[in-house]
Amino acid sequence: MTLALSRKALSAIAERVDEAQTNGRSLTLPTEAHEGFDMACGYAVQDLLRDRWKVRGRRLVGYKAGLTSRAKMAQMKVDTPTFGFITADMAVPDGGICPTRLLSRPRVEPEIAFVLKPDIAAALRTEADVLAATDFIAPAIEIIDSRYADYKFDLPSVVADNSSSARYVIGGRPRRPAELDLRTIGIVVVQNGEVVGEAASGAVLGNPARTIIMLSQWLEDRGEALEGGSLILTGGACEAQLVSAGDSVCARFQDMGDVTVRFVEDV
Ligand code: OOG
Ligand code: MG
Repeated sequence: MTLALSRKALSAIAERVDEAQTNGRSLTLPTEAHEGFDMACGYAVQDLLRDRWKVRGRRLVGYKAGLTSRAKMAQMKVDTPTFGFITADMAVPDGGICPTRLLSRPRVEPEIAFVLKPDIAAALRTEADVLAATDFIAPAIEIIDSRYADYKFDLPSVVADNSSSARYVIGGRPRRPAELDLRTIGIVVVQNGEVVGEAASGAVLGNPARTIIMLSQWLEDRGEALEGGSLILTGGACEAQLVSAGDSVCARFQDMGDVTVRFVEDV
């Protein structure tokens, strides 16, 4: 496939994104800086970013999907889900602290995480396929961090920024998906004692398992396959909330337990 930008130009953008993500700095939108920067360019930058991380020994553990709920699409004013990669070193332990010093403008959102079994079918096309391939699901808080001012971006630009990925917290009680109705799990987000977000799990594509079907299809279309053992964040079920140092956040998931994280400036 021919890309609108040269490999050299895309590598230079990936280097800038990497620097901004590592040091919590802001970026200008690639779509404003580069004529013709489209979704294919966005994912090409993301791939180059992934290569840079691998060289530095950052271990890929799975994927995140973004903008899979209407609440998130409306909040971000875009209408198509996106994907990104997640690494082991982005994890914050449940009940732990997340330093904000190297983040630009962190926000939290509640998500259902899936962990796949080691051996899975090559393609997951139905909800039954996903359930059969899932080892367990667990409640999560994704800490996103757009490197674009005020989270104002378009789809190719957010894709280049690895779909705003920054940190994640997996907690609560791991559950077998067959034990729950994945469409109707109640979720409440509490920030400093105030309820700031509410949703049902079905806010994500009717059933967050559908995120895995979309991800499997997307990978297949790019000639890749979903790997067994992957951790997948299925997307925020309600609007994301800005957080700053001093805040504590607890996401409570019906029948799945709580996930908590506290934000500090530095450790
Ligand atoms: C894009 C990432 C969205 C989600 O769960 O919808 C995302 C953003 O809102 O900055 O992670
Ligand atoms: Mg998210």
